[in-house]
Amino acid sequence: MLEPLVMKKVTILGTTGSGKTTFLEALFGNIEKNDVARRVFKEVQSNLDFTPLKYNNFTSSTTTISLNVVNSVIVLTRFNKVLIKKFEDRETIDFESIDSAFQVVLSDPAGQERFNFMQEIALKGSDLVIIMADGTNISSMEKILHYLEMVQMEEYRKNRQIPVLVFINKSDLRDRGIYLGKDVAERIVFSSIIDREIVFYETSNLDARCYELPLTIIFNYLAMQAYS
Ligand SMILES: Nc1nc2c(ncn2[C@@H]2O[C@H](COP(=O)(O)OP(=O)(O)O)[C@@H](O)[C@H]2O)c(=O)[nH]1
Ligand SMILES: [Mg+2]
Repeated sequence: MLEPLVMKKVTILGTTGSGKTTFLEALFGNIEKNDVARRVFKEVQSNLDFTPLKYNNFTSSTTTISLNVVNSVIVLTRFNKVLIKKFEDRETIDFESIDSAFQVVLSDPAGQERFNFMQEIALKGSDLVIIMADGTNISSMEKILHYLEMVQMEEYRKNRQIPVLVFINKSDLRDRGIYLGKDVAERIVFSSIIDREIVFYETSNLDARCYELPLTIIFNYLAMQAYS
């Protein structure tokens, strides 16, 4: 009865190695990975092609482009609680007993500098942006500013606000003394000219429960939007 469901686009931005893909896997299990490598033929240097890695086992690839997509998630809310279901399991959802339901598409574009264009493309039309930083790496945290600027550009383009969550990841490494924490990230961001409310969360993919609070808040917000 609720089909077709309202669709929300979520994009995850962050430097390589910050834990974006691990985050998606921690939350949603196996995800569709699209890794593409550029193949250089030794014999004919000019002959290049891009081949999906999953169809090919060659080892001499030079460049890898990656875009992971989770496109089969249904987010349900009931009394402000959030439930995440796989799209395949939608028959088991009792739509009478829930307050709202929408489908979510998540994109996780490659974070390497030379693939910035992929992040720009993925960001377009997003309803929510998750910025993930490696909390043990200062340059990964400095990059948060860059992503916030990208979001701001998209907001101007679409003339609407895009909610942003910032995850300072790998908090499990605090014991080892190498986790810098959200204070450092806050200092970087709030000393800049970025003018928006941002909540930072300290997260670890070793314990997916840390995402419960931020996702409950943000998905309830998206649900509210979808039904207003
Ligand atoms: N200690 C720790 N390692 C993590 C965490 N999240 C990811 N990693 C590790 O960091 C590396 C990069 O993670 P990945 O998800 O591939 O990063 P991506 O490039 O942002 O997709 C991998 O070796 C992960 O196992 C975390 O929360 N804690
Ligand atoms: Mg990745």
